[in-house]
Amino acid sequence: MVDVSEVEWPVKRWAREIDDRLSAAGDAGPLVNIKADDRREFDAIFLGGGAAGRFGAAYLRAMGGRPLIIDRWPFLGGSCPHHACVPHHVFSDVAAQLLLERTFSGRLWFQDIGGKTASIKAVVEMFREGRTGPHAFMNFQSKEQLDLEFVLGAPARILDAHGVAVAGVSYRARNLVLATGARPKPLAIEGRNLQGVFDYASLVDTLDYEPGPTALVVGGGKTAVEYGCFFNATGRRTIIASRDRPLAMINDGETRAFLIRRMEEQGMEFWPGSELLALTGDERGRVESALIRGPGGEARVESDFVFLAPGLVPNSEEARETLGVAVNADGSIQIDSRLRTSVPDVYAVGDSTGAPMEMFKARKGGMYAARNIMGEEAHYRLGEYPDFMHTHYEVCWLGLGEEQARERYQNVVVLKLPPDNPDGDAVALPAGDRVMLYAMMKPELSGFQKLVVDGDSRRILGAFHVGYGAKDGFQYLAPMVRKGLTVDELGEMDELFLNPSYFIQLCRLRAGSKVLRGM
Ligand code: FAD
Ligand code: COM
Repeated sequence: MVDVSEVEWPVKRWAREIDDRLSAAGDAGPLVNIKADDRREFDAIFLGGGAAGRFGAAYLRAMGGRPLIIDRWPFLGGSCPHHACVPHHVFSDVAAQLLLERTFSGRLWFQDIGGKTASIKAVVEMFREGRTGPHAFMNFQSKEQLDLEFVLGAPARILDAHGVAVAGVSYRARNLVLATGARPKPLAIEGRNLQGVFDYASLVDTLDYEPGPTALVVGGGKTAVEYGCFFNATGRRTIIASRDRPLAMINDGETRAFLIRRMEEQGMEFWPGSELLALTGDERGRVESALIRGPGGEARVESDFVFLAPGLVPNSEEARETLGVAVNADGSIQIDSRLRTSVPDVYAVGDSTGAPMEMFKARKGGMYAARNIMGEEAHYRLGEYPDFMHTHYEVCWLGLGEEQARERYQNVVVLKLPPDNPDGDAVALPAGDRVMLYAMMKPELSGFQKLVVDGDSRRILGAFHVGYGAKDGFQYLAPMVRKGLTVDELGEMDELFLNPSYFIQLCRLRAGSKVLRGM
């Protein structure tokens, strides 16, 4: 056990400690930050110090309570900085950058990279070497700025609804908050454990060779497409083999089609309706081929690099077995709107409670659990939320897609860019941040955006944006749309031209007319 309660480590010192612990084979014992002079009982133990546990604990502490976070990793922040959002954003940045470089290869000041392959290994290693920076900051911020107490670096065992044991020591609290996250869904297929078969976690933890010319991605959700675009952008043949239609989560057909077209132009191959049957390895134990059954029969793909992204499973087994908390068929912990499980005094937050598994839900869930534990009656109702993912672009969406809107409303009006040009030629719109070179020289790559409007009430029903930099705007647009934002109100806003979103402009161009027309 290392007692850190009396020390004030700067970020670099934390980084060294975390690095040592992540690379050490031995058991260094937990890092314990508990104030010996505080005699109050803990209001809650947050089992798991990821986004859900950390934000829950911080909110509870801010309200004057006493939380204790327990996590098996030697850092706070959980999956996000270690092998989820942060590497995903690194890889998506690389994909966007390489799209630019491939498009302008040999022109302007761009080097000729025709036929060249970028190293996946080098990008993964860069991330792996840098990731303790964010980890260290999480520990520093949590301890020195948020005044949080924690026990890190050792797995915990649930004792009962009020107790958890770590490295032989038991900790007790008025409440237990399960913030145990989720893990990659295992695929029960022959060859799953061959070298060269990765999921999002093992990729960043273990990749130690340069993948060959073909990347096979299994899955059609966000992670499959995001990582697939990165592999493709490095110059590899990339196959996305999925059971279902890829990008099904984007609820507007035209937006989906735009994205698929752009990815196919980059050489990506989509194999919907496919099932991975088996993986075979070479004499070194590394994967060398995959057998896939698709609509046209069976096909063998030669590849030494397979990325599995069939989804996630909530970490709920221990809570179910030890406490008897009720879980859903997919293993997610059942909660009510106050984040309470079926067991008194036990709450659950974040990915352990199932879809959507997103940061906002994890952090807000933590915050609402804290409010309830501290005596408020606070209901977290998920409702409609803005969403995003990456391809080679950043894609944002909210509300109803055009097809859904037409099913529910008589008079749906669409405002979009680029316009439907009669001769089919690409138009260099929407222009905006980080697509200006495309707009000038390769207009079809400058993005896509669309507002779906109820022409009668003039209310915005849905919004879709493909480009870069609109994500921030969508966070604020979403609650306004929920409250009934109209075309006229959007047209009243002051745009920062040339911004990534033309919605304000498009609305203003139409707002003067009593009868709304599309464009
Ligand atoms: P976690 O962060 O997983 O925390 C759970 C913690 O519990 C872990 O630290 C674990 O060590 C600990 N734990 C579990 N069991 C025990 C035990 N017995 N003892 C001790 N400790 C234990 N969301 C976004 O909003 N934006 C994104 O761009 C985004 N990108 C993503 C990319 C990928 C590849 C993936 C997989 C997910 C992504 N997400 C993204 C989702 C986001 O990462 C999760 O929703 C979020 O991290 C969940 O936080 P959590 O606290 O619920 O779980
Ligand atoms: C962000 C982790 S990477 S947390 O949500 O701030 O804990």
